[in-house]
Amino acid sequence: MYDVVMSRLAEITKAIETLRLELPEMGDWLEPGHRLEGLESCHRRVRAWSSVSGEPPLVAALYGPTGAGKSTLFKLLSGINVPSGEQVRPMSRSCALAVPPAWADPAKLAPVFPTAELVPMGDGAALLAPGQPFGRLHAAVAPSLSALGPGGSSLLLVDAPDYNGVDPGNALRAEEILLRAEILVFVLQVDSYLVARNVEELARAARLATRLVVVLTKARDSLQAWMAWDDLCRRLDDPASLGPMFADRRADGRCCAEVVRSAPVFMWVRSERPELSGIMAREGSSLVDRLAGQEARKVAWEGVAGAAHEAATDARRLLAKALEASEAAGKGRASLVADAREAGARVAGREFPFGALMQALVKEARSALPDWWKIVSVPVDWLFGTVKTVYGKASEWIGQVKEMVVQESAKSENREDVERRVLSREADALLDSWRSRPDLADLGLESSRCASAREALLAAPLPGVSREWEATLRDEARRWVADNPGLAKGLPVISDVVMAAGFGLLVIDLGFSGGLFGTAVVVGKLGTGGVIAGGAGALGIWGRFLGEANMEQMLRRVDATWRKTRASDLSAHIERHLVGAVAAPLDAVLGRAKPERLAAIGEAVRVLETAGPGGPMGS
Ligand SMILES: Nc1nc2c(ncn2[C@@H]2O[C@H](COP(=O)(O)OP(=O)(O)OP(=O)(O)O)[C@@H](O)[C@H]2O)c(=O)[nH]1
Ligand SMILES: [Mg+2]
Repeated sequence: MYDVVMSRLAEITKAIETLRLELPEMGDWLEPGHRLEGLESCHRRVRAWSSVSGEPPLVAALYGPTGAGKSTLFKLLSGINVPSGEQVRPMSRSCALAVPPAWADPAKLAPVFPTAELVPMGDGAALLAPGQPFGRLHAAVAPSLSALGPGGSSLLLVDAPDYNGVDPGNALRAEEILLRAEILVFVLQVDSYLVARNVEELARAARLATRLVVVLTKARDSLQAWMAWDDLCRRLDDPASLGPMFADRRADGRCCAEVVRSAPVFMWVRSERPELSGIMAREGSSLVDRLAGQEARKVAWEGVAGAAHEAATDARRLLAKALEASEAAGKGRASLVADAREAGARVAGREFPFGALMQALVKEARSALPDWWKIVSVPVDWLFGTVKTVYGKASEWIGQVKEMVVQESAKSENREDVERRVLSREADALLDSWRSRPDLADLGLESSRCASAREALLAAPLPGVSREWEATLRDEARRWVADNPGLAKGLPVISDVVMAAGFGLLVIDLGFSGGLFGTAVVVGKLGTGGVIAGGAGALGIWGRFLGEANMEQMLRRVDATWRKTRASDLSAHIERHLVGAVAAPLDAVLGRAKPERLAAIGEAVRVLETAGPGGPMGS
């Protein structure tokens, strides 16, 4: 039976470790001020229990506002003298820990407080010293704890500092023990039962405590104490009063209001010299019996299971938020990428590297020639029908194209120039459209960020031409040469002209034509006579040449491959340098909510959710 408990504890420990590793990464989705207390509490409790063999000890913490009487009560229960009294507030600035002799060995005791640092209490003066580390516990052996009753030998009693005094660090010092203790003794001056901070902390104690006990101190008489208590309980059930603060449901199915209402409550009449015997129960057993009469294993299990449930609830909520956020970020990013694709295709569709094609053709044609041919220039009227020499025809044609291209695109540009010019216009258009989209408001695209993203894009070297396009070019050139041996013979002759005219670099900017086969030129209609649709310009002349040179089909294929490969390279380029620059906030979300992390959290949550309050310790 106990083995089952231990193996469940091991599973829970693993799940908790996963969550402690992963959840802080998702902190942005926590409500402000949310502290993952269930997770932290479960971590402390489960580790504490796993460290002991046999009966787990129970930690009872005296928790409450300054001056309520925690230290006075601690002294009376443990017999250990700690600073207390009315003079200085707060009186305690660090946690005091009293342990029964069975727990005197520091090596045995230390793992029971896995996040704390244990130091010997000495004369207790250090408890008054300000500025101590948050996790420090000043421990002393208290034989009187064993004398409390049957459970006293496993009861570890802690006097916590206040949460509302002048030292704001004290609240964190007290929290450290609030998260560890199974039994919380909420000590409260009766006349401050409606003070907002006290009510808040009571709700917190009701959520985190495995067992809650309330001691109302400094009462005039029992009538005052019970009237105050009844009034508080009434307000807990009132939706217009404290109800909403106490509505959270715990692992054991009870809401915090029920936990408070059913807590054993005690009152202590104001006195110069308070004594244990002055503590009166509203009903049932005495305070000492309440503290020492617990079944340690049962309470310890409920403590672990309750905190595990809280941790799982928080993790589930975070998981849902992370999923929602990552879905939105994923959608946003996908739309940026889709826009980048379209822009890349537009840039690629603006140009055609005509020079590269000519060079490929010349190269293939030349390698197909017999050696003697390469050194002669012959009149070949078969090349362009009526024209006398290849040279003459070619120079005329090239001269015209070049002139028109220069004229229409204002200056002669190489492919990179054209691409950069078009790319910069596309970048502006993209950034403008992204800025105006409400669903992308998180990107924070104010003008300085846009400017730097744009700069980054334009500064990046353009991608090289793809191997696929180069291979297509080579294959097509080879095929054309094979299919047109007569025409091919003339081509090498014009290569000198091509080079002399700077044509090797020439790229046709198709911005004014709507594409290589766009509105200005309908190559399909070009017959041998050279029918030009759309008529004027470089592309008209160009189209006539194509028709005469039997290049139309080849060119269609080469153009299609060019567009396809260049569009994909340019899209990737825009995606990397422009989308990459603006999408950083989305990428951060996607990084935080990465699938492996969400899966690990989901798995841990499932483990914790099976740790019901009954569990292996259930009846
Ligand atoms: N515990 C308790 N103390 C009382 C009561 N009536 C008066 N007192 C006095 O109230 C003071 C409580 O002081 P402490 O025990 O130091 O209070 P504390 O909660 O430890 O305060 P901090 O350490 O400042 O958080 C003591 O001087 C008690 O003598 C009572 O009914 N119960
Ligand atoms: Mg104190």
